[in-house]
Amino acid sequence: MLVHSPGRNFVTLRITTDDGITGLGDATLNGRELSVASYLRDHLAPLLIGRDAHKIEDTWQYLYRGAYWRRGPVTMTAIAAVDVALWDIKAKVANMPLYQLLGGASRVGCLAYGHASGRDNQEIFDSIRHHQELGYKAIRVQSSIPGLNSVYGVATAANSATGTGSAKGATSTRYDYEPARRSAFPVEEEWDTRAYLRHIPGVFEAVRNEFGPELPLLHDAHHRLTPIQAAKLGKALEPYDLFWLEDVTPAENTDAFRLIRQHTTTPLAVGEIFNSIYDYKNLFEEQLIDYVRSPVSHGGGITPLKKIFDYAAVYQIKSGVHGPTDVSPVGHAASLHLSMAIHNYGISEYMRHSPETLEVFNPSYTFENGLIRPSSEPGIGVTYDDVIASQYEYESAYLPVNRLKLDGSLHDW
Ligand code: CS2
Ligand code: MG
Repeated sequence: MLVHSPGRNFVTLRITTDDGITGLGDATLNGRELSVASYLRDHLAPLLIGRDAHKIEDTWQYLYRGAYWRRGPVTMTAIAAVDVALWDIKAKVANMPLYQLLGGASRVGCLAYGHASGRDNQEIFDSIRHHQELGYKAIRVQSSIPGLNSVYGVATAANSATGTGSAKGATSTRYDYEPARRSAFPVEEEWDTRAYLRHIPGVFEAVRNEFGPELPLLHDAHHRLTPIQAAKLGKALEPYDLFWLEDVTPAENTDAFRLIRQHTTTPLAVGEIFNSIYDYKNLFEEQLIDYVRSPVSHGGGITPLKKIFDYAAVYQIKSGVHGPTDVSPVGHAASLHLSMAIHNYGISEYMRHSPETLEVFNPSYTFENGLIRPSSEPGIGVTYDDVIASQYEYESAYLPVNRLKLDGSLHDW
């Protein structure tokens, strides 16, 4: 178990077979990292000793059904790490990049979107242009909300992940947003849904006026609206033709999407906090969403996520894997190989990791001209440098919590 903090906290599983073949798996669960590390170290690792590394499906079922206690983010992140490490090993033994084992390449590369944000429209325009310079062909737009001190997804010097070559003190347009803060307690942010609903449509109107109708635009409502507020936002954004509106309402109650669907044709993306095909079943069968957001790292691994994408394909629902910096380069690579092979590919989130992270993980995938491409290296194409990693000790960090500005009530972050 490799628990280090190069730029941010990561938990990485390394499995080594008797004949010295190693496989890596990402076991990072933002803000709850040590629980997954313990689940792996104290419960799963002892069960893997002596098992046939090639029995991936059987090992998945053994860990999932054998646990008796199924599903949930900690369990499914731990099982995902084992699953990916075993697929990495199998592809290395087969001496081919993993996507070849998953059915081969269905595309030359995977369209990816980047994160633009700003405290005002001018900063947002600059951030979009900066991401276009980096090669992004699709852009997620997040904006500050007048009257609120800090809002999800708006990068500032204080919460940035990567100073991409920009000098300290430069404007926020060049930072990537990093939600988890190193602290003993979660930072508390304030929220006001009505202020948000008043402001966001105007932001997309301004962006469309500035950049025209073609540029694919995405937005993450980050689980904060009631179903009818979500319906209202979806409708208000229709004129701006979004690629998708993400996590528009807390998705535990999937029935809520029936109401949203009744009122808007804005495409809906859901699932970064889902970790099982059962979370999606009704949403697929009633055609209530358009994109599946589970990444391999939190969706139980490649073995189950491929089944989720195959079931989604029946309803022409596409993939849209979650790819923030709290999914490690191992997790990004695993999602990329699966995304290369499936037919119903939509888009991938691609937040670029910090130089410290890239120094430790050294992924071989590349991003150019809007597409992420895996290398032809056998396996998933990521290594892990223990020596460099040992310089970066784990440090507890928490995601923020949200309170309503009006009365301090706890709200979804
Ligand atoms: C977000 C994430 O990228 C996204 O779509 O929802 O940044 C999310 O907040 C973090 O991954 C939480 O750890
Ligand atoms: Mg999201």
